[in-house]
Amino acid sequence: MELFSLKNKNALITGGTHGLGMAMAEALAIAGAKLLITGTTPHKMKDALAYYHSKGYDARGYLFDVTDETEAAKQVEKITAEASGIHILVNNAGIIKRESALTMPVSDFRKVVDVDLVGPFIISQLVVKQMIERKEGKIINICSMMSELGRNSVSAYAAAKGGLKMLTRNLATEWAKYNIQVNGIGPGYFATSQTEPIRVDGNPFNEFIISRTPAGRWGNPEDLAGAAVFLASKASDFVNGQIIYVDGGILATIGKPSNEE
Ligand code: GCO
Repeated sequence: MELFSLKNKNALITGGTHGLGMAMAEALAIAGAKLLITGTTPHKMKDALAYYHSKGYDARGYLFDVTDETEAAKQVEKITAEASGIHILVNNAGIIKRESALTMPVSDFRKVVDVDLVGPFIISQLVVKQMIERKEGKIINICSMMSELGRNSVSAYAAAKGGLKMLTRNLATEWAKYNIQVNGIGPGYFATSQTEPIRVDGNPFNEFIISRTPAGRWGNPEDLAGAAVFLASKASDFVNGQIIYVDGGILATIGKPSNEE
């Protein structure tokens, strides 16, 4: 199991104060990593650190916006000094705005792309410098099913997550020669606060997703633990530019008629 050990590794997880980011952070901590969590909401950070510390994990929190490259540069320098290096970066911080492409204000579209695509570029560019010096590093971009498929009302999110898939492949191309593996995780439909509005019982979308997912259920955040530890560990040292979809099979199928089991 040494192959999956993250002992003596420091993992920077953006947006690690809740949801999927928190679940992946916990998985990395259980594998031995020290956690460096970013967020933008003080009370969420306080609660998240209280949880991590209650579990005995070594966790520190940093409040800053991943789209502010000037502040991010200062924070990454501070984090690197305080933690003595960043070995694993999980670009998880992201937002979604659900609105028809016909009516979505350009400012909203731009905001989603800024956080979900430009943010990962900013943080990757800042963190990779030390990884190049060390000739070792892991970058994991949290993509989405919407990196592959569109649906009504998520044009900005799909554009950003589609771009993040290709950014993952391009950074993998440029940085593999430094023994830095850049990969992605593509969650399917997960039961989190982000999907709460479309998951409530009785909502047709809830039934739709369950019928479209061969596993017949929504994902639970802990379902991402294995993929996160794999891509953060030595076990993935020859894996570059891959997106691992953890989606219950939804991307593998065109679905089935209602009269089929
Ligand atoms: C939506 C959902 C999706 C999921 C996830 C799928 O509105 O369609 O929020 O975007 O959250 O990203 O991979």
